[in-house]
Amino acid sequence: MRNRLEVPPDRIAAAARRVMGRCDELARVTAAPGRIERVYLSPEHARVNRLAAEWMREVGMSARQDAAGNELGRLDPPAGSDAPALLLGSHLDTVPDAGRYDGIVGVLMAIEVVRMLRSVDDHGVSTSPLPFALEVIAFADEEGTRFGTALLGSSAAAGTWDDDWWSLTDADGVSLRHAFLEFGLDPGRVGEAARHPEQLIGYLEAHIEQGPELHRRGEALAVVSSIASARRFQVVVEGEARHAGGTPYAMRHDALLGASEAALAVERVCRAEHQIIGTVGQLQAYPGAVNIVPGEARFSVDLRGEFDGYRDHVWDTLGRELDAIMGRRGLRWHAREIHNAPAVLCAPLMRDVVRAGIAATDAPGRRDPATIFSRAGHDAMALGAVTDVGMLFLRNPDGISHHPDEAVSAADVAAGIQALAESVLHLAAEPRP
Ligand code: HGY
Ligand code: MN
Ligand code: MN
Repeated sequence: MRNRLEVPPDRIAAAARRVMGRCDELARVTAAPGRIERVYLSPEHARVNRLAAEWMREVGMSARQDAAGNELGRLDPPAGSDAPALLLGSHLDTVPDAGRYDGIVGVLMAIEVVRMLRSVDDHGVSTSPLPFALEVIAFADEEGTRFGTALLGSSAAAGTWDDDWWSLTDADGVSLRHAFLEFGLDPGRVGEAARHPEQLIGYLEAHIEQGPELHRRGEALAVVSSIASARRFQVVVEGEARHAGGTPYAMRHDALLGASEAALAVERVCRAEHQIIGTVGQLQAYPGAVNIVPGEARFSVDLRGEFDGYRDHVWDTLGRELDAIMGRRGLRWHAREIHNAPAVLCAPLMRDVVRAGIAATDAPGRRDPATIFSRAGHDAMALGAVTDVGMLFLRNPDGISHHPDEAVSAADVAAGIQALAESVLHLAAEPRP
């Protein structure tokens, strides 16, 4: 078995061009013409799964949609179809008005790695030349855009699906259960998507950094050390709707002003804490008329940190701040947690093989690759419950992401494909228990 990638640079460059072209093709599969939006269990989800399956089969993999709507390609080794697998992949769903590389580029790079590593016999049949199967998984709902709770597809694959999620509803009041049925999935069989530790060698994900560190360092690739612990809340502030003209300030209990002070408190408390970053991404006033003092306001809180304890301490501090703000204004508030993901460490062996993979390229910074803590969440967080996980970061200029200007260069994608393939070969060279 070879332990170095023997693929000429022009083929790697061609693979990168194919990835960039397919990112553009997938960007055209959207629910909102003029911007990119693709959510769980939507017609767009079904269409990109079909495209991913086509591209998986193109490199000799079998392809199937699992019981949670993830698209899964597999290439068996000569040892046969019950060999454990190394999972490569990322997600194909997006946030509203998204960029075209977040998640997407990782799925397409994984398919190119399989194309480079596979063995093809005289009959054109592809197999994995490694001591394990290669699988590519396109997760169906990393962002949580439709139902608010993230990592649904990868949680199903990790066997950590929570049946409380069935009653989650989208903006139109459609429940997750109903959306499953409409998509052609059986809620009662979601457990069949679960992978088991003995079936897996590990999970490796390539992803854009979604931050400015690699751009600042002038480097193309980085090893990920750990992935942010995250908590998300929906907060409701209750006041009293009143006439906008006839109600003096002394008589007002304006829920929107309470929520606005709370949003500023999130920034103030998190800036003071340094370790934690907090964002209010959604804020609505009800009943939402120009001439009514808002009687109710709802806003989201997204907290991230390297350590769960810091994150939880900041949430406790924010609770006291919100008590004081709402008390002063004669308002009431309550919060519902909609997402909680503990910090996940990337496995030491996976960090080592990713570092070795980067060093095998001629990318800038390869001799001493950066090791970065990911403030963005990823499917690898969910997979960490069932197998060793590792991540490879690609530079995305300016770090802008969750925005149409999100970018990555073909040269960095080529270096990333090479590094990911080399990482797989280094993992294959590791003695197996
Ligand atoms: O929100 C995140 O961190 C990820 O992009 N879903
Ligand atoms: Mn994202
Ligand atoms: Mn992502």
